[in-house]
Amino acid sequence: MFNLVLFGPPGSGKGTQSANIVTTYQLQHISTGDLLRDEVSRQTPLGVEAKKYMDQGLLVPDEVVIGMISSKIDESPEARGFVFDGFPRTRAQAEALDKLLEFKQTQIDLVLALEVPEPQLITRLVGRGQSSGRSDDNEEVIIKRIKEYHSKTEPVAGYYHTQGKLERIKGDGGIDDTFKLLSKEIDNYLLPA
Ligand code: B4P
Repeated sequence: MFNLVLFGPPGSGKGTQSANIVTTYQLQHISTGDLLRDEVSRQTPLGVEAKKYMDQGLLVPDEVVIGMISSKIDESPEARGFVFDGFPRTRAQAEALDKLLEFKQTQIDLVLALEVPEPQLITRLVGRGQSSGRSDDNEEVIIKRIKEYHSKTEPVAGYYHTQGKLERIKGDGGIDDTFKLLSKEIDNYLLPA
């Protein structure tokens, strides 16, 4: 089994690149952002609670997100591996993921961190907001999300660096160019299916 974390600030391309990676390498995609938006749209109790945080650009509490991930992994026992997109976003989430995978006798193999300059992140997300209607893609909330990333999520890179699993990737080029850079790293572990 091969497990990858795609890491980076809001708008760095985690969702965009995950779509290419899961198709090319036949992996299961787990996006906490997508899972949360699904709960919000179905107006489940979890979704109603999560929306309060998401609309303000804040991270949803760890226990909510960790519970969602655990059941999602259990849904695909035969998976070739998983791409974790937008998770973990705090050190507590990273530690919980390690424990969860250890229990399932597997582990995170590689963490690819997309690096994109801040003005470019804002331009991309404002652009997406114009067509997606996502309530967290307006400039005021985007700036809060980036601040939340710096204070709570960026330290997670250090957690994986200490484990020797972190590779930093330039994510400011085009979608295909960035995919080539990511693939070069993944190919060291797993060839396209
Ligand atoms: P997410 O859904 O994870 O999304 P994201 O960080 O906004 O974006 P991503 O990096 O995936 O960008 P994308 O590829 O879509 O999070 C949303 C919210 O959910 C969080 O703020 C938080 O509240 C909550 N949440 C999620 N996970 C959580 C967790 N684990 N713990 C707590 N809370 C959590 O790209 C963005 C735009 O850029 C798109 O329009 C795309 O087309 C464009 N783009 C991408 N790559 C490009 C490129 N190379 N060139 C030009 N444009 C590009």
